[in-house]
Amino acid sequence: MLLRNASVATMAGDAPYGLIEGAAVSIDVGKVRWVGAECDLPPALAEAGEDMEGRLITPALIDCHTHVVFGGDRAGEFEMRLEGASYEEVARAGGGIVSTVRATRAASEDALLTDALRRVDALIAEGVSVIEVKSGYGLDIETELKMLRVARRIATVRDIWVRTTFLGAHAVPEEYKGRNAAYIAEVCLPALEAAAKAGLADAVDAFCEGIAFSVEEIAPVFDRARKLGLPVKLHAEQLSNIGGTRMAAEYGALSADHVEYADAGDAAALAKSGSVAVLLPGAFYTLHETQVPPVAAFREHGVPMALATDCNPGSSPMTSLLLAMNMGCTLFRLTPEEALAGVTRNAAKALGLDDCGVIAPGKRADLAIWDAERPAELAYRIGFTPLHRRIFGGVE
Ligand code: DI6
Ligand code: FE
Repeated sequence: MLLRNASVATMAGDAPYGLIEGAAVSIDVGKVRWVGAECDLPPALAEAGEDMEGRLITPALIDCHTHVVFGGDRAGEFEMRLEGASYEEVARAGGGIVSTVRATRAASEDALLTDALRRVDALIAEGVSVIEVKSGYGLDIETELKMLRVARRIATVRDIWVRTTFLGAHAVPEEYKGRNAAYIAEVCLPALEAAAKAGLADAVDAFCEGIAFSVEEIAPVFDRARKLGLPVKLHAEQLSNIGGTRMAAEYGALSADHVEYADAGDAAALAKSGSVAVLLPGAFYTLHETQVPPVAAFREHGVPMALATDCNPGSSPMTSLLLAMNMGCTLFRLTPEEALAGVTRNAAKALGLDDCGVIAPGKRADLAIWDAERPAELAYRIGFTPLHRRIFGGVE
Protein backbone atom coordinates (compact mmCIF):
# COMPACT_ATOMS: atom_id res chain seq x y z
CA MET A 1 0.00 0.00 0.00
CA LEU A 2 1.26 3.47 -0.85
CA LEU A 3 -0.38 6.62 0.54
CA ARG A 4 0.63 9.67 -1.50
CA ASN A 5 0.19 13.43 -1.41
CA ALA A 6 -0.20 13.74 2.35
CA SER A 7 1.09 15.85 5.23
CA VAL A 8 2.62 13.32 7.58
CA ALA A 9 3.14 14.15 11.26
CA THR A 10 5.54 11.31 12.01
CA MET A 11 6.06 12.43 15.65
CA ALA A 12 9.68 11.35 15.12
CA GLY A 13 12.73 13.43 14.21
CA ASP A 14 13.58 17.04 14.98
CA ALA A 15 11.03 19.07 13.01
CA PRO A 16 7.90 20.15 14.89
CA TYR A 17 5.52 17.16 14.85
CA GLY A 18 8.16 15.42 12.69
CA LEU A 19 6.08 16.94 9.91
CA ILE A 20 6.79 16.08 6.27
CA GLU A 21 4.79 17.94 3.60
CA GLY A 22 4.12 16.40 0.20
CA ALA A 23 4.81 13.06 1.80
CA ALA A 24 4.20 9.40 1.06
CA VAL A 25 3.94 6.38 3.35
CA SER A 26 4.69 2.90 2.04
CA ILE A 27 3.18 0.02 4.00
CA ASP A 28 4.11 -3.64 3.77
CA VAL A 29 2.62 -6.55 5.75
CA GLY A 30 1.24 -4.43 8.53
CA LYS A 31 4.33 -2.28 8.98
CA VAL A 32 5.57 1.04 7.72
CA ARG A 33 8.26 0.32 5.17
CA TRP A 34 9.14 3.86 4.17
CA VAL A 35 8.03 7.44 4.93
CA GLY A 36 9.35 10.66 3.47
CA ALA A 37 8.90 13.39 0.88
CA GLU A 38 7.27 11.90 -2.18
CA CYS A 39 10.05 13.20 -4.43
CA ASP A 40 12.51 10.98 -2.49
CA LEU A 41 10.44 7.81 -2.87
CA PRO A 42 12.77 4.92 -3.86
CA PRO A 43 11.86 3.75 -7.40
CA ALA A 44 11.37 0.19 -6.13
CA LEU A 45 8.44 1.41 -3.98
CA ALA A 46 6.82 3.56 -6.64
CA GLU A 47 3.30 2.50 -7.56
CA ALA A 48 0.08 4.30 -8.40
CA GLY A 49 -0.85 4.44 -4.73
CA GLU A 50 -3.73 6.33 -3.19
CA ASP A 51 -3.99 10.11 -3.39
CA MET A 52 -4.59 11.51 0.11
CA GLU A 53 -5.46 14.92 -1.43
CA GLY A 54 -3.19 16.71 1.02
CA ARG A 55 -4.79 15.22 4.14
CA LEU A 56 -2.95 14.96 7.42
CA ILE A 57 -1.67 11.53 8.53
CA THR A 58 -0.61 10.93 12.13
CA PRO A 59 0.17 7.81 14.11
CA ALA A 60 -3.14 6.26 15.23
CA LEU A 61 -3.96 7.49 18.73
CA ILE A 62 -3.21 5.64 21.95
CA ASP A 63 -5.33 5.97 25.11
CA CYS A 64 -2.85 4.86 27.79
CA HIS A 65 -5.14 5.13 30.87
CA THR A 66 -8.72 3.90 30.84
CA HIS A 67 -11.20 2.04 33.01
CA VAL A 68 -13.60 1.27 30.12
CA VAL A 69 -14.76 -2.04 31.62
CA PHE A 70 -17.25 -1.42 34.44
CA GLY A 71 -20.86 -2.06 35.39
CA GLY A 72 -23.58 0.56 35.87
CA ASP A 73 -23.18 4.31 35.88
CA ARG A 74 -22.86 7.08 38.45
CA ALA A 75 -25.15 9.79 37.13
CA GLY A 76 -26.76 10.04 40.58
CA GLU A 77 -23.41 10.88 42.09
CA PHE A 78 -22.91 13.52 39.42
CA GLU A 79 -26.09 15.15 40.71
CA MET A 80 -24.88 14.89 44.33
CA ARG A 81 -21.63 16.59 43.44
CA LEU A 82 -23.50 19.36 41.66
CA GLU A 83 -25.40 19.90 44.89
CA GLY A 84 -22.11 20.46 46.65
CA ALA A 85 -20.78 17.06 47.79
CA SER A 86 -17.08 16.52 47.08
CA TYR A 87 -15.63 13.40 45.41
CA GLU A 88 -14.20 12.36 48.78
CA GLU A 89 -17.53 12.89 50.57
CA VAL A 90 -19.34 10.81 47.97
CA ALA A 91 -16.72 8.07 48.36
CA ARG A 92 -16.96 8.10 52.14
CA ALA A 93 -20.77 7.91 51.94
CA GLY A 94 -20.53 4.52 50.21
CA GLY A 95 -20.78 5.94 46.72
CA GLY A 96 -17.86 6.36 44.41
CA ILE A 97 -15.71 3.44 43.32
CA VAL A 98 -17.43 1.04 45.73
CA SER A 99 -20.82 1.56 44.08
CA THR A 100 -19.35 0.67 40.69
CA VAL A 101 -17.89 -2.42 42.37
CA ARG A 102 -21.39 -3.60 43.28
CA ALA A 103 -22.60 -3.20 39.70
CA THR A 104 -19.49 -4.80 38.20
CA ARG A 105 -19.70 -7.84 40.46
CA ALA A 106 -23.35 -8.32 39.48
CA ALA A 107 -22.78 -8.05 35.72
CA SER A 108 -22.07 -10.98 33.40
CA GLU A 109 -18.95 -11.01 31.24
CA ASP A 110 -21.05 -10.60 28.13
CA ALA A 111 -22.91 -7.63 29.58
CA LEU A 112 -19.65 -5.97 30.65
CA LEU A 113 -18.22 -6.51 27.18
CA THR A 114 -21.27 -5.10 25.39
CA ASP A 115 -21.18 -2.03 27.61
CA ALA A 116 -17.42 -1.52 27.21
CA LEU A 117 -17.66 -1.83 23.42
CA ARG A 118 -19.91 1.24 23.22
CA ARG A 119 -17.11 3.24 24.78
CA VAL A 120 -14.38 1.53 22.76
CA ASP A 121 -16.26 2.24 19.52
CA ALA A 122 -16.35 5.93 20.39
CA LEU A 123 -12.57 5.86 20.80
CA ILE A 124 -12.05 3.92 17.55
CA ALA A 125 -14.17 6.54 15.74
CA GLU A 126 -11.49 9.06 16.74
CA GLY A 127 -8.63 7.02 15.28
CA VAL A 128 -7.55 5.21 18.45
CA SER A 129 -5.65 1.93 17.85
CA VAL A 130 -4.38 1.05 21.34
CA ILE A 131 -6.14 1.28 24.69
CA GLU A 132 -5.02 0.38 28.15
CA VAL A 133 -7.78 -1.13 30.31
CA LYS A 134 -7.60 -1.52 34.07
CA SER A 135 -9.33 -3.85 36.46
CA GLY A 136 -10.15 -2.40 39.88
CA TYR A 137 -13.95 -2.52 40.08
CA GLY A 138 -14.00 -6.14 41.22
CA LEU A 139 -11.96 -6.00 44.41
CA ASP A 140 -12.46 -9.72 44.86
CA ILE A 141 -10.36 -12.34 43.12
CA GLU A 142 -13.03 -13.62 40.75
CA THR A 143 -14.31 -10.23 39.62
CA GLU A 144 -10.83 -8.78 39.12
CA LEU A 145 -10.07 -11.72 36.78
CA LYS A 146 -13.47 -11.32 35.12
CA MET A 147 -12.70 -7.68 34.28
CA LEU A 148 -9.32 -8.57 32.80
CA ARG A 149 -10.85 -11.35 30.68
CA VAL A 150 -13.44 -8.89 29.37
CA ALA A 151 -10.69 -6.37 28.60
CA ARG A 152 -8.80 -9.01 26.61
CA ARG A 153 -11.97 -9.98 24.74
CA ILE A 154 -12.31 -6.44 23.38
CA ALA A 155 -9.35 -7.11 21.09
CA THR A 156 -10.99 -10.27 19.74
CA VAL A 157 -14.07 -8.42 18.50
CA ARG A 158 -12.60 -5.06 17.49
CA ASP A 159 -9.52 -3.97 15.54
CA ILE A 160 -7.72 -2.51 18.50
CA TRP A 161 -4.76 -3.42 20.70
CA VAL A 162 -5.57 -3.82 24.38
CA ARG A 163 -3.01 -3.63 27.19
CA THR A 164 -4.43 -4.85 30.48
CA THR A 165 -3.49 -3.49 33.88
CA PHE A 166 -4.23 -5.14 37.22
CA LEU A 167 -5.60 -2.48 39.60
CA GLY A 168 -6.60 -4.58 42.61
CA ALA A 169 -5.45 -1.78 44.92
CA HIS A 170 -8.01 0.70 43.60
CA ALA A 171 -10.23 0.93 46.69
CA VAL A 172 -11.03 -1.05 49.82
CA PRO A 173 -14.25 -3.04 49.32
CA GLU A 174 -17.03 -2.74 51.91
CA GLU A 175 -16.27 -6.16 53.41
CA TYR A 176 -12.73 -4.97 54.30
CA LYS A 177 -13.64 -1.45 55.39
CA GLY A 178 -10.87 -0.06 57.62
CA ARG A 179 -8.68 -3.13 57.07
CA ASN A 180 -6.55 -2.02 54.14
CA ALA A 181 -3.55 -4.22 54.87
CA ALA A 182 -5.74 -7.30 55.27
CA TYR A 183 -7.41 -6.56 51.93
CA ILE A 184 -4.02 -6.29 50.23
CA ALA A 185 -2.74 -9.52 51.79
CA GLU A 186 -5.88 -11.63 51.47
CA VAL A 187 -7.38 -10.44 48.18
CA CYS A 188 -5.15 -8.13 46.18
CA LEU A 189 -1.96 -10.19 46.23
CA PRO A 190 -3.65 -13.55 45.52
CA ALA A 191 -5.66 -11.90 42.71
CA LEU A 192 -2.44 -10.48 41.26
CA GLU A 193 -0.80 -13.92 41.40
CA ALA A 194 -3.81 -15.47 39.66
CA ALA A 195 -3.95 -12.75 36.99
CA ALA A 196 -0.24 -13.12 36.25
CA LYS A 197 -0.50 -16.90 36.13
CA ALA A 198 -3.39 -16.69 33.66
CA GLY A 199 -1.43 -14.20 31.55
CA LEU A 200 -4.15 -11.61 32.00
CA ALA A 201 -2.06 -8.64 33.16
CA ASP A 202 0.52 -6.60 31.27
CA ALA A 203 1.15 -4.19 34.16
CA VAL A 204 0.19 -3.40 37.76
CA ASP A 205 -1.33 -0.15 39.02
CA ALA A 206 -2.60 1.16 42.37
CA PHE A 207 -4.47 4.22 43.65
CA CYS A 208 -2.20 6.07 46.06
CA GLU A 209 -4.44 8.57 47.85
CA GLY A 210 -5.91 9.43 51.23
CA ILE A 211 -9.23 7.82 50.21
CA ALA A 212 -7.45 4.74 48.85
CA PHE A 213 -3.99 3.33 49.73
CA SER A 214 -0.79 4.73 51.24
CA VAL A 215 2.71 4.20 49.90
CA GLU A 216 3.32 1.64 52.67
CA GLU A 217 0.18 -0.31 51.76
CA ILE A 218 1.06 -0.34 48.06
CA ALA A 219 4.67 -1.48 48.56
CA PRO A 220 3.82 -5.21 48.86
CA VAL A 221 1.80 -4.98 45.62
CA PHE A 222 4.69 -3.40 43.74
CA ASP A 223 7.14 -5.88 45.28
CA ARG A 224 4.98 -8.75 44.08
CA ALA A 225 4.71 -7.18 40.61
CA ARG A 226 8.49 -6.97 40.45
CA LYS A 227 8.77 -10.62 41.44
CA LEU A 228 6.30 -11.55 38.70
CA GLY A 229 8.22 -9.49 36.15
CA LEU A 230 5.37 -7.03 35.60
CA PRO A 231 5.96 -3.28 35.17
CA VAL A 232 4.17 -0.89 37.53
CA LYS A 233 2.41 2.45 37.24
CA LEU A 234 0.58 4.52 39.82
CA HIS A 235 -2.42 6.83 40.30
CA ALA A 236 -0.39 9.41 42.19
CA GLU A 237 -0.88 12.89 43.64
CA GLN A 238 -4.39 13.35 42.22
CA LEU A 239 -5.99 15.00 45.26
CA SER A 240 -2.99 15.52 47.55
CA ASN A 241 0.76 14.83 47.70
CA ILE A 242 1.49 11.72 49.76
CA GLY A 243 4.65 10.51 48.07
CA GLY A 244 3.21 8.31 45.34
CA THR A 245 5.18 9.85 42.49
CA ARG A 246 8.49 9.30 44.25
CA MET A 247 7.50 5.75 45.04
CA ALA A 248 6.58 5.15 41.39
CA ALA A 249 9.96 6.54 40.35
CA GLU A 250 11.77 4.30 42.84
CA TYR A 251 10.13 1.26 41.29
CA GLY A 252 11.03 2.42 37.77
CA ALA A 253 7.34 2.80 36.93
CA LEU A 254 6.17 3.12 33.35
CA SER A 255 4.18 6.15 34.46
CA ALA A 256 2.80 8.25 37.27
CA ASP A 257 -0.75 9.29 36.45
CA HIS A 258 -2.82 12.39 37.39
CA VAL A 259 0.06 14.12 39.26
CA GLU A 260 -1.75 17.43 39.78
CA TYR A 261 -0.18 17.74 43.23
CA ALA A 262 3.30 16.60 42.17
CA ASP A 263 6.10 19.12 42.76
CA ALA A 264 9.44 19.94 41.14
CA GLY A 265 11.19 17.25 43.22
CA ASP A 266 8.68 14.68 41.93
CA ALA A 267 9.39 15.83 38.37
CA ALA A 268 13.11 15.34 38.93
CA ALA A 269 12.47 11.84 40.30
CA LEU A 270 10.36 10.90 37.25
CA ALA A 271 13.05 12.23 34.92
CA LYS A 272 15.64 10.07 36.65
CA SER A 273 13.52 6.92 36.43
CA GLY A 274 12.48 7.59 32.81
CA SER A 275 8.80 7.41 33.78
CA VAL A 276 6.05 9.18 31.86
CA ALA A 277 3.75 11.71 33.54
CA VAL A 278 0.23 10.82 32.36
CA LEU A 279 -2.06 13.85 32.57
CA LEU A 280 -5.81 13.23 32.89
CA PRO A 281 -7.62 16.53 32.31
CA GLY A 282 -11.04 14.83 32.14
CA ALA A 283 -10.83 13.99 35.85
CA PHE A 284 -9.49 17.46 36.66
CA TYR A 285 -12.44 18.98 34.80
CA THR A 286 -15.09 16.66 36.26
CA LEU A 287 -13.93 17.17 39.84
CA HIS A 288 -13.63 20.97 39.44
CA GLU A 289 -10.00 20.72 40.48
CA THR A 290 -7.96 23.89 40.55
CA GLN A 291 -4.46 22.52 41.15
CA VAL A 292 -2.86 21.97 37.72
CA PRO A 293 -0.01 19.49 37.20
CA PRO A 294 3.50 21.00 37.21
CA VAL A 295 3.84 21.09 33.45
CA ALA A 296 6.69 23.61 33.49
CA ALA A 297 8.70 21.37 35.84
CA PHE A 298 8.03 18.34 33.65
CA ARG A 299 9.29 20.29 30.63
CA GLU A 300 12.31 21.58 32.48
CA HIS A 301 13.33 18.10 33.64
CA GLY A 302 12.50 16.47 30.31
CA VAL A 303 9.73 14.24 31.71
CA PRO A 304 7.68 12.90 28.77
CA MET A 305 4.01 13.84 29.16
CA ALA A 306 1.11 11.70 27.95
CA LEU A 307 -2.60 12.51 27.88
CA ALA A 308 -5.40 9.99 28.38
CA THR A 309 -9.15 9.92 28.92
CA ASP A 310 -9.13 8.09 32.31
CA CYS A 311 -12.53 6.92 31.00
CA ASN A 312 -14.37 5.78 34.14
CA PRO A 313 -17.89 6.15 35.54
CA GLY A 314 -16.95 8.47 38.40
CA SER A 315 -14.25 11.04 37.94
CA SER A 316 -13.95 11.08 34.14
CA PRO A 317 -16.95 9.80 32.19
CA MET A 318 -15.21 10.79 28.96
CA THR A 319 -14.74 8.73 25.82
CA SER A 320 -12.97 11.29 23.67
CA LEU A 321 -9.20 11.37 23.43
CA LEU A 322 -9.43 14.40 21.14
CA LEU A 323 -11.27 16.19 23.93
CA ALA A 324 -8.51 15.14 26.35
CA MET A 325 -6.06 16.80 23.93
CA ASN A 326 -8.17 19.95 23.83
CA MET A 327 -8.42 20.02 27.63
CA GLY A 328 -4.69 19.35 27.96
CA CYS A 329 -4.09 22.53 25.99
CA THR A 330 -6.88 24.67 27.43
CA LEU A 331 -6.70 23.60 31.08
CA PHE A 332 -3.01 22.59 31.45
CA ARG A 333 -1.48 24.86 28.79
CA LEU A 334 0.17 22.10 26.81
CA THR A 335 1.09 23.05 23.27
CA PRO A 336 -0.89 21.26 20.53
CA GLU A 337 2.34 19.46 19.65
CA GLU A 338 2.75 18.24 23.26
CA ALA A 339 -0.89 17.14 23.19
CA LEU A 340 -0.40 15.07 20.04
CA ALA A 341 2.85 13.58 21.39
CA GLY A 342 0.86 12.79 24.53
CA VAL A 343 -1.58 10.54 22.68
CA THR A 344 1.01 8.97 20.34
CA ARG A 345 4.74 8.71 21.09
CA ASN A 346 4.58 9.33 24.85
CA ALA A 347 1.42 7.25 25.31
CA ALA A 348 3.24 4.30 23.71
CA LYS A 349 6.12 4.86 26.14
CA ALA A 350 3.68 4.93 29.06
CA LEU A 351 2.57 1.46 28.00
CA GLY A 352 6.09 0.16 27.44
CA LEU A 353 5.41 -0.24 23.70
CA ASP A 354 8.10 0.56 21.15
CA ASP A 355 6.42 -0.58 17.94
CA CYS A 356 3.83 2.20 17.70
CA GLY A 357 3.21 5.87 18.47
CA VAL A 358 5.44 7.20 15.67
CA ILE A 359 5.44 6.76 11.90
CA ALA A 360 8.81 5.28 10.99
CA PRO A 361 10.14 2.27 9.07
CA GLY A 362 9.54 -0.97 10.96
CA LYS A 363 6.77 0.41 13.18
CA ARG A 364 3.23 -0.93 13.02
CA ALA A 365 1.16 0.67 10.29
CA ASP A 366 -1.44 2.05 12.69
CA LEU A 367 -2.34 5.38 11.14
CA ALA A 368 -5.03 8.02 11.41
CA ILE A 369 -5.90 10.01 8.30
CA TRP A 370 -7.62 13.30 9.07
CA ASP A 371 -9.65 15.86 7.17
CA ALA A 372 -7.27 18.47 8.48
CA GLU A 373 -4.50 20.61 7.10
CA ARG A 374 -2.48 21.23 10.25
CA PRO A 375 -1.77 19.01 13.27
CA ALA A 376 -2.91 21.75 15.69
CA GLU A 377 -6.46 21.20 14.42
CA LEU A 378 -6.67 17.92 16.32
CA ALA A 379 -6.49 19.66 19.70
CA TYR A 380 -8.36 22.76 18.61
CA ARG A 381 -11.96 21.71 18.11
CA ILE A 382 -14.36 20.68 20.88
CA GLY A 383 -16.59 17.68 20.28
CA PHE A 384 -15.81 17.22 16.59
CA THR A 385 -14.00 14.28 15.00
CA PRO A 386 -12.14 15.13 11.80
CA LEU A 387 -11.15 11.49 11.25
CA HIS A 388 -11.26 10.49 7.59
CA ARG A 389 -9.94 6.93 7.89
CA ARG A 390 -8.11 4.74 10.33
CA ILE A 391 -5.57 2.15 9.23
CA PHE A 392 -4.94 -0.66 11.72
CA GLY A 393 -1.98 -2.95 11.14
CA GLY A 394 -1.82 -1.86 7.51
CA VAL A 395 -5.50 -2.68 6.97
CA GLU A 396 -8.56 -0.48 6.95
N1 DI6 B 1 -8.56 7.77 40.00
C1 DI6 B 1 -9.52 8.10 39.18
O1 DI6 B 1 -9.65 9.15 38.65
C2 DI6 B 1 -10.38 6.94 39.00
N2 DI6 B 1 -9.71 5.94 39.73
C3 DI6 B 1 -8.69 6.48 40.31
O2 DI6 B 1 -7.95 5.82 41.00
C4 DI6 B 1 -11.74 7.18 39.55
C5 DI6 B 1 -12.52 5.94 39.57
C6 DI6 B 1 -13.95 6.14 40.00
O3 DI6 B 1 -14.33 7.16 40.59
O4 DI6 B 1 -14.73 5.21 39.73
FE1 FE C 1 -7.74 6.28 36.58
